[in-house]
Amino acid sequence: MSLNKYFEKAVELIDKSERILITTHHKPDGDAIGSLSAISDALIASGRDVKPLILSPMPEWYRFLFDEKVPVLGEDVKLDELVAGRFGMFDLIIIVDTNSPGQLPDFAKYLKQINIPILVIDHHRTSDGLGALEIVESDAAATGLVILDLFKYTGWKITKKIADALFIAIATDTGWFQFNNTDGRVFEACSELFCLGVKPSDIYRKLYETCSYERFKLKTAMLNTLELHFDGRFATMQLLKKDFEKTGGTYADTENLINEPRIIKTVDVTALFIELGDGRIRCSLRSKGALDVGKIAGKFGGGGHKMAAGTFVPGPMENAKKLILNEIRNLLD
Ligand SMILES: [Mn+2]
Repeated sequence: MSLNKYFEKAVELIDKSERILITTHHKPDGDAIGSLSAISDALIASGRDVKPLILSPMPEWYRFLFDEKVPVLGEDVKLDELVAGRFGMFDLIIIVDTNSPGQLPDFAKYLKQINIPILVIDHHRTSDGLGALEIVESDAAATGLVILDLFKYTGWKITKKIADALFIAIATDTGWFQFNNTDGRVFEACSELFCLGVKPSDIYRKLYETCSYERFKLKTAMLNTLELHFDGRFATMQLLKKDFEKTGGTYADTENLINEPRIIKTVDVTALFIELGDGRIRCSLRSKGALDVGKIAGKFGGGGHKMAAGTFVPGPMENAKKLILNEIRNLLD
């Protein structure tokens, strides 16, 4: 089936629907949030009753893409409320930037209990056949690109805000045009969005240069704990309860901080250990690809994939670090 045929069927589905729930994967990134925002705006403009819902909180720097706070499943809406129809009765569900129930924790439980058509718009290779209709272009660098093509097919108006959202989707999923998924289509799309009024420098400032002083102090505290192990291949950092108290930073402020040591040439894997308010130790792991950190997290009951994973580890801090160091040593041997 050609892409236009898929778009035609998507439009048929949307035309039949009045009340639409739109969601994306948990821990939503720029592509997920930008795609969610763009498609929500277009369907709201068409007069439909549209409810975006996210499965875990979104980083605060993306919030300007929404006029109202997007409810979070498990916080603002409980699973049983969703199942009972108290969040709304829907005739269509649109899922963007994933086609895998594993990425939709509690929402997947809701999907099992209902019988509503699902439209998936995605670019990931993992495809679990979630939707009645799946528009999945695995060679697209971002879901935002697929959605831009849907806008062009349908003639839906691309407002400045929608252009901003799609630009964010594409820029973030290509690492601001640094990753090797950056291709001609990416630059063409961004050129079109630029002509619609997107100012990349403004977007960059909104996304990356609005750090609070508290978050910056938290980052400094974290960097001061940096240790390198195994000939510099493994970097560890930690944040204790007292670091949060001292700096005024919050757990949400730790978003992306783990990536800092990646720029060190020798580093293959990075671990960030965080002592939570209840005393538990949360360990996040990032790999540049040589080691599978998903396997390590899995041993402690956590989850993730090869490049990014997370888990709770028995404390106290020194014990947690020792346990993870042992796992890394085993993998390296
Ligand atoms: Mn994506």
